[in-house]
Amino acid sequence: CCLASAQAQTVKSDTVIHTDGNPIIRHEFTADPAAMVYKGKVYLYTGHDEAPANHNGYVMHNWTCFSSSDMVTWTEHPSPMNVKDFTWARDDAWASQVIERNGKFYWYVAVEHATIHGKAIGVGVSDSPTGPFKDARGTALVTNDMTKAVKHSWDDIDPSVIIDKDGQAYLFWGNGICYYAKLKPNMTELDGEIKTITLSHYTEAPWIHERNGWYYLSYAYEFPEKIAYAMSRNINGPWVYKGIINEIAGNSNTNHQAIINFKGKDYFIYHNGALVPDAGSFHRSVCIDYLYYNKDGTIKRVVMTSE
Ligand code: FUB
Repeated sequence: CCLASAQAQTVKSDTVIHTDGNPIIRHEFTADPAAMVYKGKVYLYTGHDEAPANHNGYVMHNWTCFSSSDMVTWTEHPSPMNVKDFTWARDDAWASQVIERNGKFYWYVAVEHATIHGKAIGVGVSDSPTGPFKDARGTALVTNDMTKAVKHSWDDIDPSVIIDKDGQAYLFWGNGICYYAKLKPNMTELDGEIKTITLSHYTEAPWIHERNGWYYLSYAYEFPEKIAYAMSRNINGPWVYKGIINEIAGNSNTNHQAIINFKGKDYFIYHNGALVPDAGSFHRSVCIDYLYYNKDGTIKRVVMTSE
């Protein structure tokens, strides 16, 4: 019953949602959260699990966006981008992240390429954080034939982006191995070679952020996934493994985190399978819990809550 009703209630226009606990979105399944703080608001970008009941695999065709100025009341700005906006892509609106540069918003996404075998990374662009976004290139930014380190077809997924203090932008991504590369100032072309990072038990879902002169590279660890992290004083490494941030998230094999600071508090945003009991790994829901740092910059383990 509940699975069908969560799927049926997809919001079609901007709608206000009041959150009284985790999962924060309950009228639809949301996955792979990425968050951006911009002008006093948090913009939360998610994928959208649409698999039929008992379907064993991801069915994901579009991304959605939510905004909030207090982390409790969210407005949904539904589907500012669809996998069909990338004419070179077949399907699979997988994990993504948005960043602002010079008043434009760049949305890096993983999709299945229509003609080059495997997953690929594209980039959408908009003048507004809530879209609509359009394909910024007309072609993929990263394709499977550019990354030879891993032989499987889904290694080019889960983009995470950062603009360093000197203005240099970097893209991190990868399943099975963590890749990274510089981006040109236009944010739509790689600049130079694709490099790899060795991380303990790395699976996927890199999230890069900086705080007080430390760079943090958090990622999905093993499978089913925990979330672990490494720290470095330099964005080019060396990265030092620091441990687990989050345990396996309930009945979801994946966990996929974003970490932000908003109005003086730190947040760990992730997904689990808690919205509909037994719905499992392909009907996921975004949750938010507090994240705390120790004095030396290391991260305390997250306590997952339903509050
Ligand atoms: O949502 C599809 C895939 O599942 C993502 O790309 C991974 O990070 C995992 O969450």
